[in-house]
Order: sequence, then structure tokens, then C-alpha cells
Amino acid sequence: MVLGLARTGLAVARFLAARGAHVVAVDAREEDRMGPARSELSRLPATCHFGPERPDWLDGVDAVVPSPGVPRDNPLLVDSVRRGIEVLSEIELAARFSGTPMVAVTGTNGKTTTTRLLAGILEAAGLRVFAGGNIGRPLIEYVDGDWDWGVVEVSSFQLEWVRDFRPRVALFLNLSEDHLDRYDGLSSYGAAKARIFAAQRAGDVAVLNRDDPWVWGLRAGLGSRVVSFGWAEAEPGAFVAGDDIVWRSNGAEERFPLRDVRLRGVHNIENVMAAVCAAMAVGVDARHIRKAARRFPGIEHRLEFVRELDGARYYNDSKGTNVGAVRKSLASFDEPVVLIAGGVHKGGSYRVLEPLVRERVRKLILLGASRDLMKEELGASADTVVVKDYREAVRQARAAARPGDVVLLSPACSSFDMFENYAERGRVFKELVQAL
Ligand code: UMA
Repeated sequence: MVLGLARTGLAVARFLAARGAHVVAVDAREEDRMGPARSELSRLPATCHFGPERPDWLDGVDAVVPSPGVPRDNPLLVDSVRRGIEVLSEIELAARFSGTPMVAVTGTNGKTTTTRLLAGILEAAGLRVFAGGNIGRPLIEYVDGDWDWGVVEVSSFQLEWVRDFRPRVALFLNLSEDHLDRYDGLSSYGAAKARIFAAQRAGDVAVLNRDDPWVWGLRAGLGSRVVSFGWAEAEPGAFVAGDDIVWRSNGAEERFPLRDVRLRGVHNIENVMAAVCAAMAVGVDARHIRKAARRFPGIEHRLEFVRELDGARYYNDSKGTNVGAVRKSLASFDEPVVLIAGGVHKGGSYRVLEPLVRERVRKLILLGASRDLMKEELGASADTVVVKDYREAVRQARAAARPGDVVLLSPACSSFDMFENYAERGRVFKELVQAL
């Protein structure tokens, strides 16, 4: 059974059908809301069920592959567990069929930047490499390719149902509140992410953030070799000394000049340190790392510079979908910030942003489903206005910004109240800013 039929589910159904399986394809959407997926499924050897789940759909099913967006309390998953039917995530299925060694990257923030940078480093070293997973294209689509290495961004959702998924190098970048609509607290969210290390063995490498107490606390329980990154000197791993990132292990040392890093923000230095640790563990020559770091421009929707207008600089950080990300984004600017935020509330509190908002935000512009809650929690810390849509938000931002300011879209929320996804939100914001 393939449960959930969007990007992941369709790719899994295609993969299984190509290997001779009969697929039971299930989605909670009604048939007339399935879009182009419906016609693709009709060409596969598949029995399709749409709409509210029924337990008899599981009859005769050998295994269930849920999409990342399907929560553990979905009735078909609860029933599968009760009936002893194996549940495995798409990355678990892919790992069982793939012989490609993998570097896997998880953490609340920085995953995509680190994944792309690492793929760039391995490419610069002449390796055939793919970058897949949560980043956009499901891992299962790379199983049949001819690769030296794969770099996989993995989310907590994808790690909920893994057993034998065994990355040779696994990175856990950081943990802060996110997805509390799906987990009952930080530790169950973190525990799902920590499954990235579950199948690792002695020859494998775990890359941990020494400055994140929750992540660093995992080190004692791991079966793999621990390498770490952090701001203060320690080894084996990476730290910052003077104008360099320094990597040190067993008497060997390499230096990576900070001036080569084009990315903005202290958190990006952490992402580069993590990538250095992973690339060194893979065995890449340090000069390829330096070359790839110099070339890496960053990723779209993550502190992405849009334009300068009347002396104010506009940044699109639509991928800042949780408070941890917004905190790091705000901390990246010394200039006064006009902040646009709001969207779908994911649980948790915005109050952790209070000190930074008070210190840096000239004007807070709120919109979307969470606007009233955000106003209640942050409104006293900055001059705040609530607006109805993005056009109005961008107009107000322009009016509030003075020369030298930064206008920043960094929502702390997901986008599904007004957009298809964060990428569409970011594109709309950029278009409105360009049209000013
Ligand atoms: N569905 C059900 N029953 C349910 C819940 C959902 O049938 O109980 C169905 C929906 O009707 C829909 C499908 O499941 O048809 C949606 O599945 P999905 O949400 O897993 O969507 P995919 O397109 O397969 O995208 C997933 C990831 N989505 C999520 O984790 C929510 C994508 O990550 C990922 O890029 C893609 O697989 C490929 O690996 C996105 C994301 O938001 C970017 N990730 C979160 C994040 O980064 O914070 C974790």
C-alpha cells in the first residue's frame, strides 16, 4: 500500500509497479481532487482508494509506505501496526534497493543549504553525486542511477519509519521548536530526527553540533564515530579560529578561509562547518571544499537578496517557517529590520523572538492565519501592523523602511493558508518587491 499520492507516493507507486508489485494506492483526497495523479495511476497496475480511510483496504497488503505528510495517527497506519503489517518510509524502501553510499542531513534548520553545498563539494571533487530527499525530489527516484555518492536531506517525518536506512555519514545540524502540530514536544520531534543514526555502524560517521545541547547529548549513545562542529576549538571536527574555519583530526589540520563563504549569517558558518566535517569524512581533498565554498551562492528563499530600493535592501526568507529559523535570520542583520511574518501556526510560541524583535525590528508587519496570535505575543515589542495580503504588506514595508534598513520576509509559519508552498510565497513576494 502506498499511502498519500503526491510527489513521494507517486514516485513510490511507479517504482514498485516497475518491480512487479501490485500497488494499493490510497489518498484521503476525493477522486475528483486528485488532479493529474489520477490519470498516471490509471496507467499503473494499481487498485486505487480515495477519500475517508476504510480498514478493509489493508486486506492482503504486505507492507505500507506512507508519505512524509501522513501522521502516525492516520487510522490505516494505526491499524497496520496493530495487525503486524510492516510500515516503512520511502527513504527506507529506497535504501533497501540502493547500493549508493549516502550522506544524510537532518536538523530543524540549515538542511537544504548544507545538502546543496555538500553536493557541490562532491561534484567539485569529480564524483557523480545527486542531491535528493526532502529537498524536493524523492530519494526513490535515484535508486536506479549510476552514482558515486548521494546527499539526502531527510526530515523527521521521513525518519519516523526507518530501520535499515544507513547513511555512511549522517549530520544532525540543530534542533528547535517546529512541527509541534505533529509531535507532542521537542523531545519526540528530536527523537524522530535522531533515527538518522539508528542503523549506523562502527565504520560510519555521525556529525553533531557541539553547541546544540540536545544534539550534542546524543553522542554517548551512537554506534558510529562522532565528529563535531562548533565555535570553540575542539577535535575531531571543525571550529572557528581567527579568519578561518579549522578542521582538525588526529594531528591533521586544514583551514578554510571565512572570506570565501559568500553566504550571509552566522548560522551559515555553522552549515559550512558541518559540510566540511562531512566532506572530510567522505575523503574529499580540502582544495575541492575551498573551491566549492567560494562558488556556492546560497539557495532560493533562504535569506535571498531581492533588490535595493531607496537605500533599503529587501530579502526573501520564505523558507524561514519556524521561530528557530527566524531567530537566526534576524540575528544575521545589524541593520534595523522591517519584518513581514505570519502564515499557518504550527504550535509552540513566538515569544522566543521577543528580545530580537525588540532590538532589531523597526516595524512588524503581520498577516495570514497566525496574525492575531503573533500580534498578541510580539506586538508589544515593536511597532506592529496587521495587514490582509502580501500586496499590502510589501506596500507598508516600503513606507516604513528608511535608507540603510533591511526589509525581510521571514514568516515563522508555513504558507498553506495563502499559497501552495513556501516557494510560491517567496516568488509572489519577490514579484511584488520587483514591481515597487
Ligand atoms: N495524505 C493522505 N492522508 C493523510 C495525510 C496526507 O492521504 O493522512 C495525502 C494528501 O492528500 C496528499 C499527500 O498525502 O495527496 C501529501 O503527501 P506529502 O505531504 O508527504 O507530500 P509530498 O509531495 O510527497 O512531499 C513530501 C514532503 N512533504 C512533507 O514532508 C509534508 C516534501 O517536503 C518533500 O520534498 C517530498 O516529499 C519529497 O521527498 C516538504 C516539506 O514541507 C518540502 N517538508 C517539511 C519541512 O521541510 O519542514 C518536513
